[in-house]
Amino acid sequence: IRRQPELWHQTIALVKEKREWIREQFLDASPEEILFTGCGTSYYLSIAAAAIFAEKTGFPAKAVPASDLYLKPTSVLSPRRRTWVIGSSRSGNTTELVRALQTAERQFAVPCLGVTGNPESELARQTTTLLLPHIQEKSVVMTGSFTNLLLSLQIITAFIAEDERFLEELKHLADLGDQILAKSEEWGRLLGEDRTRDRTVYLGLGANFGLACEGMLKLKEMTQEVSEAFNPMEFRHGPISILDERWRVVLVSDRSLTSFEETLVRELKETGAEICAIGDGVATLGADRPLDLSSGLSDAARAALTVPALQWMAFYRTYQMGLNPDRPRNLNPVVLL
Ligand code: F1P
Repeated sequence: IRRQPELWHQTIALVKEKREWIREQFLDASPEEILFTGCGTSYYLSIAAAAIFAEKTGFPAKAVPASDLYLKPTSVLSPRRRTWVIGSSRSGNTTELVRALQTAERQFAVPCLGVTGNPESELARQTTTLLLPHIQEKSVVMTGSFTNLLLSLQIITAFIAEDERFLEELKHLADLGDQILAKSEEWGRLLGEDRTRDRTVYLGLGANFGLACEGMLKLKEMTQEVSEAFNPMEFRHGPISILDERWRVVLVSDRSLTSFEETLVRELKETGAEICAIGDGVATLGADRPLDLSSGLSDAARAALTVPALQWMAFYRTYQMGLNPDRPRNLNPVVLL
């Protein structure tokens, strides 16, 4: 978790060198729509990337689990639209992802771009691939690979949108890394070690839904505690009825939604749940435990900076419970079919 800022610098340097090549891939595909895909953590980062891509480039973009693309391709690929598929995978060997891209390329003639940390992988062998070898991890649970894969997709977005300001913001994110990671660790440790609440729901809208899902997955994998993820407004349409004093809510905040979030936090507090909020300027939302990152970055650029706090929270809780955060039960580093 702690080495992420150093890796962010490496990711930026590496992907920047590929600027022309990435633009060529995009122009060759000449897409009318972009489909981001992956499994587990790599699917969740795809959700965040798709929302940011759509917002920045104006192209329709969505994320689907690789299994949808592999097993129900016609439910996600349309013969009426030229699609470009971007598949992410730390290992590059997850069967559903490898087969999803095979299906798209071979059966539907849809061009695909893989992004992986593993140059020796199936993905790297069979697909046009952007390689990020420095993101490999010993842990089963993905942490630094999440933020680095996401960052690489954000840089690709900036290239395609020709948005130099966004690119500058992403570079600045890496510079802010150490300072924000330290702040996030303190917050994550306090929350993780406080076991007065043993159920957690993560809320995020748009790109932040992908981050909320990742927070949910980190806690679930590492601690096997009950954790959920919802869009914050959707959560009010039924799921809110689960909340009581056993629950903790972690809101991944979006600066453009402040007035909705203030109302939401008030409403959530009435349930007895403890309300936490992460983002820029969250100190004024009225949450019980805010983590104000004060990064000064836009919501689209800040995404990866939000995630270490969620990782620390799960990590410290796992220690508190006497479990090994690197080796969750029932889980392998690569899921095969
Ligand atoms: C994705 C994944 C992770 C999960 C575990 C096993 O792998 O399913 O989401 O946490 O680490 O692998 P990958 O396709 O990105 O290698």
